[in-house]
Amino acid sequence: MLKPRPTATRELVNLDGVWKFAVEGTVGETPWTGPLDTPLEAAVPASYNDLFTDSAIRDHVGWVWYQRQVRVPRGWEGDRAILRVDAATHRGRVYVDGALVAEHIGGYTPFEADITDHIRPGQEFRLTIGVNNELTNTTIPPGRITVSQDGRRTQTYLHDFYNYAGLARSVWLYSVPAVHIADITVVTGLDGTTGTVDYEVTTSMTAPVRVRVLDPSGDEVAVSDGASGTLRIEDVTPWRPGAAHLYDLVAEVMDAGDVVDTYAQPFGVRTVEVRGAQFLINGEPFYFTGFGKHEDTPVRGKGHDDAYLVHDFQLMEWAGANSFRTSHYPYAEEVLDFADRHGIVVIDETAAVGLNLAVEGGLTGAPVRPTFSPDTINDDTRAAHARAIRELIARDKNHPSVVMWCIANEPSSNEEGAREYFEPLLELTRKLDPTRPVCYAAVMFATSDNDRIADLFDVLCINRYYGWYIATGDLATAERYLEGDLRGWAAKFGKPIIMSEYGADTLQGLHSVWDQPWTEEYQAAYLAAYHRTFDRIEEVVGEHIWNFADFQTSNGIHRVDGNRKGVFTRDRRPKAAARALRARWRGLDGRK
Ligand code: GCB
Repeated sequence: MLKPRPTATRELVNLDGVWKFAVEGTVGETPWTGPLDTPLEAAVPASYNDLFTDSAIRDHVGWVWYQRQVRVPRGWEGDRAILRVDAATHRGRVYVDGALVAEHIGGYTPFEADITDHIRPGQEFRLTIGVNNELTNTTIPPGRITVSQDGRRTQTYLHDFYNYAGLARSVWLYSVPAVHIADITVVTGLDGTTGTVDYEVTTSMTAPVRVRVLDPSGDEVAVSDGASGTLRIEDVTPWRPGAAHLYDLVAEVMDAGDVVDTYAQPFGVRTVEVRGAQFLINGEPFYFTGFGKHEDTPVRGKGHDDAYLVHDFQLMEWAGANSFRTSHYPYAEEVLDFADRHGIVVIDETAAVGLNLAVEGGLTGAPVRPTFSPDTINDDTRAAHARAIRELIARDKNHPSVVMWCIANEPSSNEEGAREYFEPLLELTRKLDPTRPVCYAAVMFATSDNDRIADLFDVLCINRYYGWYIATGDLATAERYLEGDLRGWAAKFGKPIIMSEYGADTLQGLHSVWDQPWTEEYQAAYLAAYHRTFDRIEEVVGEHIWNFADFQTSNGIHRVDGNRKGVFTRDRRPKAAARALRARWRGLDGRK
């Protein structure tokens, strides 16, 4: 799925702004058949939850409605008009005037509708988007809806971030010529000083295709005819962590010597490989430093924001982070484009978080209900999970920054049924993209002894909280536990290990001379204990702290206005640990 871009043959209209907004039940049964009769307006892109003061909106479970008028540019006669929603969390329905043109389930990947037959160039139409935030045992992520004693429907879920919903990313209208480029896939390799570029261009109808590779100054460095093939770039400049270099693959659809459609796909030439216990980028060992992040800011919720985008990347660079994980869902495409342009490495994750009913049992880890069963995580969940993987790879396959797929966070991988559930999903991921390693992030209940799926994956991503949830406040014991645990995985599997989560909640401004949880000193000491341990274990090839910044969660006795494990506060101010981190990571510079 191509990101919409304006080209010589395509136009792009951004539909962000303030839309009419209403909650289901306040505007009649069929809000899409006419103008929404509502006093409310909502910003797009933004999650709607924190925009309003009314808790009935914030906590609403079900549909909400967004509406605006859209004028189609008058020059679009003869072109196809495509409406694209970058994300509707978690389910979207799009109506053009009264006609349903698209429906999509899955809150973090885009979807489109060809609306040519419903609109007229130069004329206006009424665009209505219904968005539903319900999570059930067959959605990704899963959740459960219960009815409270006073009859309210309430949403519960097993993941530790607020269930923000709405139109958190941009909405677009764009044109493509009748015969157009539908998709482009680029796979790169390095052959000495030559870059190889396997490409495939899909068109809406069979038509002659020409491709050219342009370097950043616009000079043509390779050219070919045909919808697929291999191009060679002599004296290539590879894309490297910390030193991005992007080329454009310009695809053109030809008709009797005329270019009828053109699209420029940015790409970088780089290779990724797991060899033994090493993670190699361009054949060189790479050590991940960075964070698990969230798309989370005050007021906007998960709404994409370019100012936070730039600032977050500045802070990561300041700290010496060379990478991050898109925990726990695919992020806005703007984030990956930015990472591509700035040489930041990404572990790209699906929204499969909370496939773990053991969490219901608290820290005992004893499942109160089986995770994998016909009534809980079942075949329909797996089908939704497979769709999430397909859509993630379709969207992100051409990003050089993306070096690994993470297909789940903290599934119950030690429980019966885990292998049966995951084996086909892993097979699917490898079929869709044979070039990138695949991982999942292992929960603390899953150990090297009882985990049932680790051998299937390429890299062991491990989340641990010794010194926080276990051995709280006792870093000496925590360090021992951690070392024994990591050495167990290393000895059994001989694969690279990334510590994909470790962290301690920290209240900015709270201090102590003792090792006291929640203080700034404790977070710094906790991280230092982990770092000492990583430096003793060869198989550890990366450290991603939980979390980059404090973030909002649902209510809970462990949460103080959200999760406070950020190295930065929610408004992006550094806690004491940030400077120690900067000293360590800038010294490591991608190597341990
Ligand atoms: C985890 C989860 C993450 C939580 C974190 C925590 O293991 O993967 O989503 O936020 O722990 O702070 O408890």
